[in-house]
Amino acid sequence: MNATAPARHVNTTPYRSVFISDTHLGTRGCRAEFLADFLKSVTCENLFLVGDIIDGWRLRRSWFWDHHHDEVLRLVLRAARNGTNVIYIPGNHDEMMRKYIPLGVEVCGVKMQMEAEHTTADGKRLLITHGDAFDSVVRHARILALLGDWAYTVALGINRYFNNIRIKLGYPYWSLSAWLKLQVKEAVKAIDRFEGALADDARSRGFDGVVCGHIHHAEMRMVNGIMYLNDGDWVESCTALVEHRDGKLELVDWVARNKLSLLSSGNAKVSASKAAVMENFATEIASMQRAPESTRALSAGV
Ligand SMILES: [Mn+2]
Repeated sequence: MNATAPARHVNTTPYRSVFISDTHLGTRGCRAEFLADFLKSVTCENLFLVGDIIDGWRLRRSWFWDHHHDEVLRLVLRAARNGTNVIYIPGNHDEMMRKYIPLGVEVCGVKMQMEAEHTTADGKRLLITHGDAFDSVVRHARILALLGDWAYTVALGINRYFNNIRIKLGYPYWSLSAWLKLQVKEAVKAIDRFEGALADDARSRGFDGVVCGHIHHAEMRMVNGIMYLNDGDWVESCTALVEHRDGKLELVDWVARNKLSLLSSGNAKVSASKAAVMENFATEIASMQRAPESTRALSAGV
């Protein structure tokens, strides 16, 4: 274990609901180790998987899968088996779920839905949707996520050398900083449009709030009188939205809370093939189907 390895949790936090999205399992970017640790630290009545959960199935994408990815999948399936109401709303990176698994069916206790409704303990009606339907308003939003402080500093350093060369060659100075600032400004505007579009949609359908993901930007605020709740991601940040027993909603920043470092590369470097993952998955499902009747009755009753 390296210095940033998360601590093991003895006690779990009982939430009413947990919302996660944009985990991008199957890609190198997924912080599966942190995600598994988060999932082990909670129990909940409802687990909403708000899209872009499994990525990398399409051939053009590179595939990465290690034992942490396995563990995440197993934890979700076990939660379902143990009575958690697990709802999977596919996003644009796992849209094959929309195509090949008819929405409305239940797979291993996980309900597949295009979107979901949830009423909090204090009576607020929430619409739950991945958010990619509003893509047209958000084309530039990811630039903001890509431009962390660190990247910005490095880029400005490179820009100095670049401009020294330009000046030597007789070209005028070109400001990368100004260009980046403009990009960030555009990105902020795009996020505003995304938030506004989702809030408007939720309001027109009579909801009090909307839970979404997609833009990898966790947020909880009122937008035009509607609660806009974005549960973030497990690639660029490690965030989840949780509902406490009394209905209070909270964003959990797993990295900040546990003082972890996102720069650590993790331990595992070996990726399992898709075939091996499918085989593993099939074994897990088979073992669930062999579970005694009483176990299934328990999960069906909750
Ligand atoms: Mn997405």
